[in-house]
Parts: sequence; C-alpha cells; structure tokens
Amino acid sequence: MSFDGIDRRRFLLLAAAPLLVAQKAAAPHARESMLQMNGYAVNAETPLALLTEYVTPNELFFVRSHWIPRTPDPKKWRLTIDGEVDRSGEITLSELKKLPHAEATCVLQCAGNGRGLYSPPLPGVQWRYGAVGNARWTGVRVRDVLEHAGVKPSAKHLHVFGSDDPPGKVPPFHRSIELEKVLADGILAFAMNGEPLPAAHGAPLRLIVPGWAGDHWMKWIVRLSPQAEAQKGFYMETAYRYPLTPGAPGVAFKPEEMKPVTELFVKSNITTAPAKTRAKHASEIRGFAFSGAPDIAKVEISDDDGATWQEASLDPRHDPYAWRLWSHRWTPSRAGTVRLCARATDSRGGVQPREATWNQSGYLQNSWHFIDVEVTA
Ligand SMILES: Nc1nc2c(c(=O)[nH]1)N[C@H]1C(S)=C(S)[C@@H](COP(=O)(O)O)O[C@H]1N2
Ligand SMILES: [Mo]
Repeated sequence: MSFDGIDRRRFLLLAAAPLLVAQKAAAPHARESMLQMNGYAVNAETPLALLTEYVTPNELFFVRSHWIPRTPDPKKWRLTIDGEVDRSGEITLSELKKLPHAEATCVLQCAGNGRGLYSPPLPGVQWRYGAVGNARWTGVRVRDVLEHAGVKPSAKHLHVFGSDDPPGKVPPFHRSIELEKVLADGILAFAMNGEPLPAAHGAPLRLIVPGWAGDHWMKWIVRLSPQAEAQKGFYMETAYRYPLTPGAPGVAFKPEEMKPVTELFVKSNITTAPAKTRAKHASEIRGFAFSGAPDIAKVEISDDDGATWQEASLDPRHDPYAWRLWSHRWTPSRAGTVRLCARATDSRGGVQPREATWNQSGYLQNSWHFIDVEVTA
C-alpha cells in the first residue's frame, strides 16, 4: 500500500529497526529514515539526528494521523462554512487562493511528543523526540476567511472538520479552537515549504496554529463552523487535556481538574554531539529550542548535571513561534563518560525544567535532554 510516496511495508520493517541516537548526523534525506511508530495510520517520527535544519524538509517531517486519511480530490474539494456566520456556503480552492496570502515559519509539535520517555510507561503512540518540525506554511488568514463569511459576535469557538473518517464506532477527530486565538494567528495553509501541501500533511488545506500543540492543526479540512460553544466528543473532552495542578503516577484527575492542551512548553533537544571525543579537545554540539512563547532567549549547556551552565550561540534565523537552532563549542575537561544536557529559556522567561510534569496522557514532555559522550584522555 502506498500513501503519498510512503511505502507502508518499508515503514513496518523500520519499526523493528533500532532507534537512532542523536549522535553523528549523516544520514541522507529520505523517507527511509523515518521511524514508523505503529502499524495502522501513518505515525512516523523524524530521527533527532536529522532535525538539524532551520526548515525541516517535507519528506522528513513527522506524520501523525489518527485514521487512514481520505485525501480529498482538490478539483472536487469545497470548503463549507456554516454556523454563526451571515453568509454560509462553499468556497473552492481557487477562490480561497484569491484572498491575500499569509505565511508563517513555525514549529508543529505533537502534544504527545516525548510520551515514550515518561516513566512509568503510558498508553498512546510512544513518541520519543522527533514528533516535531519547523516549516514555512503559506495560506490565507482564518480571519480573512471568516470575515468574508460574516462571522457573528456570538461565535466563540471555531469547529474544524477534516475529511478523515475512523472505522466503526471509533470517535471521529472532531475539534474546535478558541476563536480569539485562531483569529489572531490562524492560517489555512495550502503550501508547505514552497510546495503544495503534501497529502500526509493535510492537502489541500490544513490549519496552522503558531505556538500551540499539533492537535489543533486540523488536516484535510472540509468544513469550518464558528459556534458559541466548544466542540464536544472524545477528542475535546477526554483527549488533549492536561491537569491544572501537577500530577503523579497513579493520580487520576476529574474532568474539571483538567484544561485543554494549548501552548507548547519551552524545550530544547540536542541533535548533534560526538559519540566519542578527547579531553581538552573542542567539538561542536548542536540542537534546536522552541516554546509556546514567540521566541527563545537563551540555550545553555551543562556537562556536570546542571551544576554549571555555558551559554550556546543562537542561530540568527528566527520567526515568531519558529524554533531556534543553537550551537556550542564544547571542550571536555576530563576523561570518562560525560553527560551533556541542554536547557532553554524563552522570551517570556519560561525555563525548561529538569523533569517534565508527569500527566496521565504523557503530553508536552520537555525534560532536559541528556546525551552521553565517551571522553578519552
Ligand atoms: N484531520 C486530522 N487532522 C489532524 C490529525 C488527524 O488525525 N486528523 N492529527 C493531528 C495531530 S494530533 C497532529 S500532532 C498533527 C500532525 O500533523 P502532521 O502529520 O502534518 O505532522 O495533525 C493534527 N491534525
Ligand atoms: Mo498530535
């Protein structure tokens, strides 16, 4: 079975391959590098060692799809707009593209990225580091589309529907998002990194929500419906909720003690570090950092478990809610196994914690990322 150029059997074979460690980035850009996470719809993360570019290439960008998508035919495709609007109706893709274009380079991260790192283990896709990427998205502003339809003041939530359909009685991936956020920053994207939006990433149209977790970024959009109330159902009321107060394994929260996952948490990962090096010998450590805040203020590196920190250099490229690449020339002072770690601080002063807050769905894991380096004398 082939989907958007991805050979599913190859993905399944890859599932058995050992996970790459984030050391020595050298592999070529190819779908072959992607790590399929289960055998149903495509859920593939990018090996961390390949996330070294400011803009993540489309063919390396992680894929998270709840159900096998039914990619709409762009010629027959229509966007239905109904609900709390003065002029409900349908728009074709070419009509939509006549609105002023908007562009954003920003991070898309699955809320569950890093779930597989929580202990004790949690159910769900066992993402490690690579359910994240940074891309340049082109489309039209949600604001322009909704103003065109005459959105009413009574509307507070935008219900967004994709064309994917789950099997049997499985709940559909139906979502809504606060109108305030989506009017401020939301883009309906038809292009990704200068190419038509790939099928796996939601062609012909998907939602871009800069700074917010991937569950808000609806793919294969066919209908927008502004409403007074939030959407109901499993993917609003049960999934994608985070405890209001820190939890611990075994603590079950009541629904009223949970809030929706929205902004990403400040996080940094090491993508490049030597597996082996010599004491007093400099080598380059690299990585990326991002947050639900628009920018990263600093990234620090420690080789003594956080006792002391050295500031990394930030790459000059940055856009609101994009990731920031960083690099650091690191010289180990002594031989032995040295644990390196990185910690990011965002533009609002949010600091990446040593330990992510445990939560029962394993969302937004952002613990310091540790890498072992063998240092010889
Ligand atoms: N229609 C639809 N949209 C969806 C999903 C889905 O299953 N169906 N998955 C969501 C989740 S949980 C994530 S993390 C992102 C992943 O986007 P990507 O596959 O382009 O990386 O899409 C979101 N949009
Ligand atoms: Mo996700």
